[in-house]
Amino acid sequence: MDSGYKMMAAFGSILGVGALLIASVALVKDGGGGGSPSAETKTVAATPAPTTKAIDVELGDLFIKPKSVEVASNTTLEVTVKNTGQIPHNLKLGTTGTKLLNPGDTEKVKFGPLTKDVQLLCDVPGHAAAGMTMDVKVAAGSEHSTAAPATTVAAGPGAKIDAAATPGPNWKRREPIMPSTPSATTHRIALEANETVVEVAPGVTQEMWTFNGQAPGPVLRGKVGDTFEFTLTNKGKLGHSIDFHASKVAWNVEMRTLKPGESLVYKFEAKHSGIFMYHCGTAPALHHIGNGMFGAIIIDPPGLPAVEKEFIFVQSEIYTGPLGQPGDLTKMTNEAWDAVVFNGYFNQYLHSPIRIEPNKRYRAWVLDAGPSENSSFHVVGTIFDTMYKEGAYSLRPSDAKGGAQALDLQPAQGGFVEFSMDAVGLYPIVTHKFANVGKGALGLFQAGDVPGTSGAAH
Ligand SMILES: [Cu+2]
Repeated sequence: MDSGYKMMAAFGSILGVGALLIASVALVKDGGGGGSPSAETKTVAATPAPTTKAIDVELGDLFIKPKSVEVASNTTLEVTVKNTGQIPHNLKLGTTGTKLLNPGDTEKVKFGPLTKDVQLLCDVPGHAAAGMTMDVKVAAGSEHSTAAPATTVAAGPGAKIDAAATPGPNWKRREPIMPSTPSATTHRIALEANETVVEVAPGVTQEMWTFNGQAPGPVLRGKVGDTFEFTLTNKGKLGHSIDFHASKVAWNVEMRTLKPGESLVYKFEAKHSGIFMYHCGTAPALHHIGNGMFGAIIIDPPGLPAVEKEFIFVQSEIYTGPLGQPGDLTKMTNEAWDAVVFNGYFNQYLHSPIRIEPNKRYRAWVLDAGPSENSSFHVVGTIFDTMYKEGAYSLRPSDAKGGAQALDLQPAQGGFVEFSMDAVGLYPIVTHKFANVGKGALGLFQAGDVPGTSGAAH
């Protein structure tokens, strides 16, 4: 399992990869994000008589009305909370507050007596950061604070990824081998949206938001003219949805958000070829995509030649929350990723190199799922003689002997490259945006039997 690591160390002297890896490890360890500002406590000159104030509060889809309220010191706030949105919400002050309210539900709840400014919020992951907060300002009888309102949105610095750690004995890589194209012309596929705790790096678990329990979601494949009929069921506790970039359908119909327990049928004819992204588009979409709800669907270009084997690499970022918790939306908003990974796991194919053979032709499909970082897909030691991106070939073998070195993709773009290896050996898989190589975007092809490696998985 660490054979790849040893070999990379050897290669590092040639490539500088090792040094970069180490430098980036230091970055990952030091740059893990700051905690939230601590709550400002205020001194109250004299405590006024206790009083109560009754208000109505509306929980909408990613807003709270009113946005703020002012009360006298020592007030107990009696709140009638109604969820007028389409997905579940709550209203909380720490652990106090309403239960998770389904759309249309109402609950009465008390906060206080309050003697200092506080912030109420919906603690469904992502909702407070998206705007579901409400400031309660305590006015008379107290000094006014100049500090920003305390926030409980940021989940803290998040789980740290140790780039030198290796996976445990039960770890299994996600197979990068592309399924072949089904001959059927109608594809009826069940998809489940859920929240699932998965490992994203050695020892680092996160509650990813998933299609069929995996992030990225399953790889799907068909041909131009095929009909896809997806039944999406929301088995999670949050609202979720799906948006296939391979389809031409109405956003407000097929891509609508499903409440927990709901299902929809999303049917389309594949009219264009390419490798397309699919993803959850429920607000905040940055959080749902940044937390794993994406995948690739491939519609073969007509006449796609046969190759020895096809691979799929979906590149994405990881923005860690605390262990076992969802990713940190604040980091996502700031594009401050902890890792960039292929197929959902830090240095996945460094831990388990991909076995190929010299002098055979391979195709690697690549999708940049983002949500925010680009990809410059490169395989060290080979040259691509075929490149296809966003529905068109930019290079095919010809007498001109053109070669390509990197497939450049922005978020939600995809393509493929074809290549062969001329010699037995190891060939690193990277995004040539090299800052990300030390942050998890590193793998290996192993061509043939390489002395010193303990047999890469086929
Ligand atoms: Cu979602």
